[in-house]
Amino acid sequence: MSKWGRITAREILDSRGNPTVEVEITADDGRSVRASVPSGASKGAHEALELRDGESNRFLGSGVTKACRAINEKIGPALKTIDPVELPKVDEQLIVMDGTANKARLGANTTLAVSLAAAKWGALLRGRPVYKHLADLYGNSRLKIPTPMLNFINGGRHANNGIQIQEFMVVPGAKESFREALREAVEIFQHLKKILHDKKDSTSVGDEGGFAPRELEGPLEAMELILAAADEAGYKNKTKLALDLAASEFYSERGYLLHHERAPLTFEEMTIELKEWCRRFPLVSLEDPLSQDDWAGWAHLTREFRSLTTAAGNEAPPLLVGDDIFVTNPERLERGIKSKTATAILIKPNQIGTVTETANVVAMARENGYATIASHRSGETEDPVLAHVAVGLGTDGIKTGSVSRSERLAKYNELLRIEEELGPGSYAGLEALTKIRAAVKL
Ligand code: 2PG
Ligand code: MG
Repeated sequence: MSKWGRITAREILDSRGNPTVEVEITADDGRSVRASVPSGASKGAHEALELRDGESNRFLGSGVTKACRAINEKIGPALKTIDPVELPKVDEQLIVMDGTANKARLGANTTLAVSLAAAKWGALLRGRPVYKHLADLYGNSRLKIPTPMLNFINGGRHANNGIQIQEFMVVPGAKESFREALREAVEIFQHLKKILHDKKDSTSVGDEGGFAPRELEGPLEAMELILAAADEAGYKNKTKLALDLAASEFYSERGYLLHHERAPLTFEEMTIELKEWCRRFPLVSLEDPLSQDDWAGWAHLTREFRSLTTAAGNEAPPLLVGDDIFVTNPERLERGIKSKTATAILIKPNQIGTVTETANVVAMARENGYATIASHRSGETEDPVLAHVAVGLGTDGIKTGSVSRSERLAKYNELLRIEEELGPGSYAGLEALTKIRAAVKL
């Protein structure tokens, strides 16, 4: 008898009100699981593709009825002979049915929704939490809560406030537990809100729940305000910062338009400017400091950061995190390893399309000394599954937005629950990230 229940896909809505795919598996005895997939705004050009309905006026062409139909009519029936506990086999079937290098036929939104639902169903059949099921499947013996990076000021494609840099993140310094790290972040967030309010700037939030102020002079002021909030909250010199520049979004043939009022910068000039920022601010991580196909620039920047003397209290250069350049893709990561590009990789399951392929990229990164950071997308759902993927695959960090908007908190709250299960001492913390930064061979 098949161990699967009924597999049903439906169209639901993400945090931006765009349609997305949800898969539900239900047994006759009423047991059921549900999983849904997120969607990005600043998508890398080399990401796996999403299947959207296109043509029709329905949802301005962004409907996912074709994806749901593919699951209900083709994928569901094709999985019935595979043991759902064996997720790598389920994913293999999805990869074969798609048959393309970038999920162009079925769509990564289609395959990932099924893969995540199968992960949850397999865990349920084994009577284990999803993160433990994944840890068993992919050989992760180190169950730790990753260090969070929380996006407190939104710019770029996530807010229409004219700030070029997409994410200004806080990395809590608390060591004892994830719960304390999250408290630190929340207290800073509330102080930041008051600072913006007192400046008569906007306290509205952007797509990832960080503030989207309109009156900032530039990126330096954004970092200064976050540090002022950390000081006022009582975390002076403890809290660190991280950035996602999402530089592909302000790159053109003319160069990097980092500042509206100045001429575009070359990659050498970007490197000089970012090194200067790292001397002034306690930055522990720079994501996408350069554009997705600027391999020469990335190699230069990675090399230049080797000799960086950083801001006080920063004992190693920041992690250089590849998102759009790697797109959670083994071939692109391999090119990065060979060309000594970046020192960390952002891990977004929907950039590649199945849990198993995601796990393989995490393993490859780890084997080659790269730090790994699990990531949400700017269009999210209330599914907390990213917390399980991060713990289950053993990523070093996690970024899943700010501490407002429930689709972001769904993941942080799930990490609180997982930490309770794992018990004291299970929080990796900033120190672990610092150690990786020190160990990463540039
Ligand atoms: C990023 C992500 C998530 P998006 O660039 O890292 O923060 O944004 O989902 O819009 O690609
Ligand atoms: Mg990014």
